[in-house]
Amino acid sequence: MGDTTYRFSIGPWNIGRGADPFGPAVRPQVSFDDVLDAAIALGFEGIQFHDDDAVPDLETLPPARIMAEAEAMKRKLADRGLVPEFVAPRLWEHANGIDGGYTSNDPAARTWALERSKRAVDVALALGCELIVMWPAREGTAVRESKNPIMASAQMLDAINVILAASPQVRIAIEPKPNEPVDHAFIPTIGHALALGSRSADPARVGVLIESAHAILAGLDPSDEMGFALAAGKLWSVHLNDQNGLKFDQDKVFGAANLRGAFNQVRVLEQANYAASGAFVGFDVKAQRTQKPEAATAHLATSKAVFLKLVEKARTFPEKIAAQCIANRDYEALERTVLEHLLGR
Ligand code: GLO
Ligand code: MG
Repeated sequence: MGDTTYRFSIGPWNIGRGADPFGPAVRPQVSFDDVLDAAIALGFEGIQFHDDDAVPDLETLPPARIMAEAEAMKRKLADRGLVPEFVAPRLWEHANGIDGGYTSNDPAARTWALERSKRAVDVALALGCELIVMWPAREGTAVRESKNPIMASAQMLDAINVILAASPQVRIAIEPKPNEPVDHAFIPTIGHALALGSRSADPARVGVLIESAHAILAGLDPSDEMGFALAAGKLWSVHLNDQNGLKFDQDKVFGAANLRGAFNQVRVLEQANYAASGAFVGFDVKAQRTQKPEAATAHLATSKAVFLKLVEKARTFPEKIAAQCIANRDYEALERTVLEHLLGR
């Protein structure tokens, strides 16, 4: 067995203001420094960044200033004993990305998206981080006939190659999601992401980040998605959370909707000795809108606590009894063994 200690990470967007599509923010903005303090207090070592979390206003700054700010951020993290986990080019909030970035129907927007992605690589390297997360948020359609999926797949592949060419050091973790904010996303599942990566200029540098809710929204089991990526050595990060069926992306506390599903995600990470890979466990969770400001990080603490309890459950799972049930093809007995183990009998 290698190292069995997990490393945890969060992004600043995980300490949100409680806004939703039907109402404005209900909590004050938490400053970036306060996010870092919260990370330390909650025992999270890694910080996940959008490119403009690391360097605000990077669209308007000259390259030298972008580098200087990223280097200042690197020092800020190091002073606090924190490390950057990844940088994601945030194409989906900028006006140029209104119709998507890499797959926009506007050629000027496509050029912008590639240039912005190269800036994100610069920011990542200046931060001392080599992982780029690609969440293709608006790379898809609301009106299916508005884009050509053959062309879009080629454009996504080109974008991967542009990022890989920007530096021989960077690796890309694609974070697929089937819908929201678009109706139908291109590259909606882990299978698509890995297939695309295998066709890239350097497949060894393309892997995936699996978010539990994104798998559920695609009608798939997150632990099987993780198993598929782990079997290929491609699971480079996770966004654990939960999702109550096919709705909007809820970003619920890990295990809050389906504790058994959460257990199976932890179990497959344990089976693959994910902790020893050094990859982070992130929680892409949102505080409920009703939460008071002083308690608006409880969702992160709970997710981590549930994760650690489930690690214990995975490590104490009655493997021998389960193996006997399987050998006897007595899956009802296996079902009961699992349920009783989870119930703590
Ligand atoms: C939204 C995504 C989002 C990404 C983040 C990093 O559904 O999960 O939170 O994980 O922007 O790219
Ligand atoms: Mg996510």
